[in-house]
Amino acid sequence: MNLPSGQTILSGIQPSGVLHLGNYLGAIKQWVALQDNNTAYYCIVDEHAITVPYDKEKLPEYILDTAATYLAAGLDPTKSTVFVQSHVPAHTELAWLLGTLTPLGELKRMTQFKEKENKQQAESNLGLFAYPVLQAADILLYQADLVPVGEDQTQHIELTRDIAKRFNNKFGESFTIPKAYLPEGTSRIMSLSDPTAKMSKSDLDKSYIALTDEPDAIRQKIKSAVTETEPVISFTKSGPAVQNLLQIYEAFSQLSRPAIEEKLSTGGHQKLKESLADIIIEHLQPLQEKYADLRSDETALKKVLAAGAAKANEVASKTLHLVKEKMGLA
Ligand code: AQP
Repeated sequence: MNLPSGQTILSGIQPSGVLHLGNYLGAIKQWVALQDNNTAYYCIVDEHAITVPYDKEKLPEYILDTAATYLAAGLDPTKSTVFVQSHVPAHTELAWLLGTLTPLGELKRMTQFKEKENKQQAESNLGLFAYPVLQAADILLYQADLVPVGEDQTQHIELTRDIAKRFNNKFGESFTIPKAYLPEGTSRIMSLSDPTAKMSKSDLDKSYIALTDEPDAIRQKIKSAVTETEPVISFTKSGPAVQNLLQIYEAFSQLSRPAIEEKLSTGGHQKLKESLADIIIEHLQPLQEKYADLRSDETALKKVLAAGAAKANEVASKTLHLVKEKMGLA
């Protein structure tokens, strides 16, 4: 695959728990590939994580867990700017300004808001409703060209594009119009217990593979993954549950689809599951070793995040200044 170069890249993940295979294959894997020939900003979006009920004692731990996962997966702080969203105040300030250009009707249509609001009912709040505007600010502050994300985020990127175009039309050319950058084949990894729902860290433990899961847990979770009753193993003819397992296998193997089908077609679901567990364990092992090492040195992690915040603040405050000037606030 031809990777883009010379672009500005921004993406982030919420520190709302352990990261899973969906986060890795949908987002982080692309981030690592894109850091070499582009200007990349990767943040830990803690201000997004507080829009749903959360544990304030655990949040600082989750932030460091996420930072250690980014680095263990291959983000290199000498190539990428890695930082925490709340360390760069321009994010929330720009979100307020962009909020004045965002019609309520557009926010009410956001699928993620509707799903999370349904789950939370009484605890639903303005922050959750305004989440996509803060995400637009995250992206536009760095004049990002590309936003590597999973498919669930494309609606938010469309909204970001609309907000940026509206701002440019009203106040003059100020923002780059960003595009979503989706991975081939892994933009939507599905839950292991329900192939109609995406793999999600706020779901049941057995429905996702955490990047820090021990080999035994990985084997157990894959073994109990839902499959269709027909034993057919095919990227096109199997049902969605088996296709999901095959797509995860494909992402970790160097083989073509026909070669994978040939390798796994005899042996039914049991062989598919055993082979899948093996390949996941093999690929996560180096990441897990690096993670343990990095996570044990909080001082070093905090140093990386402080350096990242300093760089991010420099870029973000320039954009914010420009925006305020254009809006008559400077
Ligand atoms: N199942 C998935 N398949 C492909 N990509 C995925 N992403 C998340 N789940 C999948 C991508 O990971 C990035 C960060 O997501 P996030 O944690 O900030 O928010 P999320 O999409 O809400 O992820 P979760 O796991 O579902 O978190 P909770 O349960 O806390 O809401 C994004 O690029 C996303 O597309």
